[in-house]
Amino acid sequence: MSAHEEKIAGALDSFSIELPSWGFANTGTRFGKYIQPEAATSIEEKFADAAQVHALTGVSPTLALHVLWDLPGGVKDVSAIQQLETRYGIRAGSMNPNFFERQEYKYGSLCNPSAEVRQIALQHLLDSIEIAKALNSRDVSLWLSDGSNYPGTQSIRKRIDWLMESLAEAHTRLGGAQRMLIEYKPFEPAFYHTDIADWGMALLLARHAGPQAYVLVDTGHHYQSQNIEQIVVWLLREKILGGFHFNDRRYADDDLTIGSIDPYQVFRIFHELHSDPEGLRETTFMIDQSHNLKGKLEAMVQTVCAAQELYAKAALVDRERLAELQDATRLVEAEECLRSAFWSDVRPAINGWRRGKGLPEDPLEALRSSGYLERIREDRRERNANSKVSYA
Ligand code: PSV
Ligand code: MN
Repeated sequence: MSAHEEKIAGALDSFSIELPSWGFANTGTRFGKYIQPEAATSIEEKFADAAQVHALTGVSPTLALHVLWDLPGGVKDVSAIQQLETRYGIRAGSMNPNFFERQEYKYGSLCNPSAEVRQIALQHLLDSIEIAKALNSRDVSLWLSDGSNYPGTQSIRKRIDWLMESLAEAHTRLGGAQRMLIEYKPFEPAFYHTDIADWGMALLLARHAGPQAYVLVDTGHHYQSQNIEQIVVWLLREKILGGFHFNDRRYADDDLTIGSIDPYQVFRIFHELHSDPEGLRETTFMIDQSHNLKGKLEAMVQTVCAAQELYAKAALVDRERLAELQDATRLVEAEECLRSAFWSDVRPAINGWRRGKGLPEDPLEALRSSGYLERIREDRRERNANSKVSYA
């Protein structure tokens, strides 16, 4: 094996990426849904699809669950999930409480001015922690849609206090190995302020909640042209980076395929992670994409492969040399050192790594020729056709 191949194989051996259960189901835009005959119509089908992606790629053994969508019965549904874990060889991954669908949450969940509503939201968070515990799932991953649309309509200050109180309370319920991940987003669905708008707010909330709270970076949750890798460096330095929701964006939270618009950015994020092996080990990679135009399974396999490629490219950066060049302010050589890794073709080495693991060299082609898609389309077509189409 050449040094190039060895570096790539070493990096890929420790790479895994979590699939989102919601990425297999019918989803849409706020204007409506396009129904796909192959979309999963039950939690079992989501596990089955995740197992198929994992069988083809070998690096996606866990499935992120959204509590309300995947365990509508709460803790009572835990044993059903455990059976699916055994049947499909896929483990439940991060647990995502839902703070945005109940009617009560119109003016917020954990930040709602009503103590009663805040209590409903807190109870849901505590239940989600219990579910995660029962499923041995390490991360409870929080995203709040809380915010407001017009200046003066909410007390930003009081909402900070309410949120801090709830998160600190929830933190006391975490098991020893569990973590709370706090995700930020600058806008949508709220358009004047969101209660956790950026990484600074998420970091302060995590610090206040306790030592098992971390920040989650969703790559789509930034303003145009924000330097995400710089945020990543800060979070790594503060040892508070918990994980990523990967997707790409052109305008806002577009949930496009990772690296489809700006692969260099993902590469730069991975480069900073490779520069901090300890932080990298503690960081969970998750996909947060739900495709309405691409086929669900194809999009997921394509995403996993694209993530692997960019991760492998970043592993090729000669970091020692780069540090020397940076210190000597040899700017063009430093930049070229980074760029040459980005432009290296890692695909032959990745194919070799896959061969060595008994995986198909071209997972997308293997998916197309597996017959799996035809089978599930046939099986699920009617259920999907009868599913509700919603319009804005
Ligand atoms: C919100 O935009 C978000 O990124 C959160 O992570 C949610 O859990 C997910 O999307 C739902 O699709
Ligand atoms: Mn997300």
